[in-house]
Amino acid sequence: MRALAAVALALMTGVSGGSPPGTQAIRIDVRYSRFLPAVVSVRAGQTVRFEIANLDPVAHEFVLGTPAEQLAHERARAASHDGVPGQATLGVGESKAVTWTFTRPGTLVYACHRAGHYAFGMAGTVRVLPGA
Ligand SMILES: [Cu+2]
Repeated sequence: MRALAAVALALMTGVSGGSPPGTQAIRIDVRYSRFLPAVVSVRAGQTVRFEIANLDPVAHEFVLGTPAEQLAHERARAASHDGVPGQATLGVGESKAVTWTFTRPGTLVYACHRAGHYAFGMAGTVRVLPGA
């Protein structure tokens, strides 16, 4: 697993350089069916590139949305989230980037909806603070 993490880190370092100016990069590791960090803070108006690395031996998802949208995802699980804005499916050892522009202050959630994962607590919080 240590070697896998090193490879994922190298991959992420390689892609980080391509972000457009003004984009804030936030690295999120997935380990033991948890998001690390589990809380991030951004500013309204900010474009964020979430660089997500799945370090677990099972597939996971990164699905950004309101708490109500997360419940809807729980009721109707999608087989894949790739190609959907704000979402990604991460296979074993995969790293992917999700770019999102936060338009207004509030609280959003990133979560995984593989069976049982959300109930286990596989979710994180985005605190969107008022813009500068
Ligand atoms: Cu998961």
